[in-house]
Amino acid sequence: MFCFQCQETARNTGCTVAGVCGKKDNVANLQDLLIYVVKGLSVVRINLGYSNDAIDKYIVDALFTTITNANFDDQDIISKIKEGLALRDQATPTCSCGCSVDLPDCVTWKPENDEEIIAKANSLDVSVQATENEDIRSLRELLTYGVKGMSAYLHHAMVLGYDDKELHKFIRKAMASTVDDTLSGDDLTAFVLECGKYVVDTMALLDKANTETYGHPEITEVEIGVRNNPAILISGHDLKDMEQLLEQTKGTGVDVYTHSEMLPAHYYPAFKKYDHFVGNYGGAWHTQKSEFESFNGPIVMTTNCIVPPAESYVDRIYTTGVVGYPGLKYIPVDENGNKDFSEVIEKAKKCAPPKQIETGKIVGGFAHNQVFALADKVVEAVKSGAVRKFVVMAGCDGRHNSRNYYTEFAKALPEDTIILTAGCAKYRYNKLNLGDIGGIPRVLDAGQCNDCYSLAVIALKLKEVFELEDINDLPIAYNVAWYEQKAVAVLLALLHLGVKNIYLGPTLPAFLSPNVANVLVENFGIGAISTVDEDIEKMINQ
Ligand code: FSO
Ligand code: SF4
Repeated sequence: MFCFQCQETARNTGCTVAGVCGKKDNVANLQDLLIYVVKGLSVVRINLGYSNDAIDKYIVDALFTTITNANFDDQDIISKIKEGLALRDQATPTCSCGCSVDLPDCVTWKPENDEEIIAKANSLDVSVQATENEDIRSLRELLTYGVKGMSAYLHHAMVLGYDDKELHKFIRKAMASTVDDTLSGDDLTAFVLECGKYVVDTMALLDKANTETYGHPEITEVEIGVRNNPAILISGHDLKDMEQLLEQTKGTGVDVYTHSEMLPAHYYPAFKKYDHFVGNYGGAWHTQKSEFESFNGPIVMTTNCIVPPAESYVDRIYTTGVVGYPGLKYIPVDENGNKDFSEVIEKAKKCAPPKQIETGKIVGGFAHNQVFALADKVVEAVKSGAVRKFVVMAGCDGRHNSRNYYTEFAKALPEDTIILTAGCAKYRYNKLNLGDIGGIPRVLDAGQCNDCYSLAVIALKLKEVFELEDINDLPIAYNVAWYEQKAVAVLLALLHLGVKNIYLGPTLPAFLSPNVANVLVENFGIGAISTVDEDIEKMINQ
């Protein structure tokens, strides 16, 4: 195996024996093959002009499946590979163009059995390392990871019935470009930058899907203690799962709590009507082992990030959507988009109530609509100098102790600064009680990582209000924490919006070759974080 798609990759170089995330060698190779199949299907759709919504849906699903901490199940990935090959082979014979096109191996390769699938997965053909030139490899992977993140967000929108053909078209074009040896580094760089535009469009579509379906997030105090009822914990990002679980648990005596990236579900008006929707339990994804153990009741993982489960709760953790882990129970979706959580609810009734691990409340719900409602107050605070700077600290949290930097950075920020956040990065500082400035909390949480879109909308609005030419003239600094490929997508979106001088940490991506990293530094001023003191000086005081 060779995988370097996330921030925790071994030695910040690449996982080669097993993933730091727990992904086994065979699963990593099968995921590479799944991406290879996606590339083949993308070429088929482009070169053979074959049109099929099932292929588009499949491509988005497969890309999301390979995101860090989503799917660890080799058998599930083998079935997805076979499904993709079947779609590809149904598409290929319909070609009536005479096919003078020189089709790559990802289109023409046909396995006879599972052994051949496994052998192909283990071959260099499908590995990231198949591309010898390190800059081309870097650009191909940067594009692939951006498209993976974009697909995750598109998947969420599609679940809610929102879609846009142009987004699928770009995904196909981008994935096909990664097997086109005629493309230069400049061509691929153009694709990478174009990806940012489509990520913005995808996040806008998902924002529309979420807000039209569940209302606009509003300021909300979320309980972090527990009640004395049996309960279910729901994690991940899928709001439709959230809705269905809340509906099905109504009147059962079973409470529902959110974990990690599901916390922002509390901010949506549609979910406030459920009395048994109690609060948030625990912190970010990487603290799940001890929190799932002490929660006592069943856990539903709707998307990443799942980590290999401990024995103590293996019989009460359920997966759904693209999430997979061998031996865990899976909740399927029916043809109408419905899921039956009755088994989880029955399980909950037999479990003890959650053990209390903390008490108090956290505040969130500062997505664009809510911030616009406070616009006068915010603008006045900036004009009067009460707020000197906003710092976007959005993104991901992770296991490494180096991420304590973000807690220390938040604590060290001068009191006339406000943190704008989204994603699970917030757990490094959202319980610090950093106070408020004239009633505006110093940590404004817009929501999940996809709600970084809200932060961009807020920035653009401020630019308009202050009549500025350039988004970079706003008093906003960017100190973004990344972990997995959705954060890569968000970074490309920020670059597309013209944001410069983003600090990225805790380390720069291993998949950036020195030359590609230089392009990002020279053209966009992207930089690595250093020490808290130095960074406060550079980001706030200069
Ligand atoms: Fe966090 Fe995981 Fe939302 Fe990521 S839970 S790390 S960027 O998957 O998706 O923020
Ligand atoms: Fe390693 Fe990250 Fe890949 Fe997992 S996803 S194998 S930790 S690089």
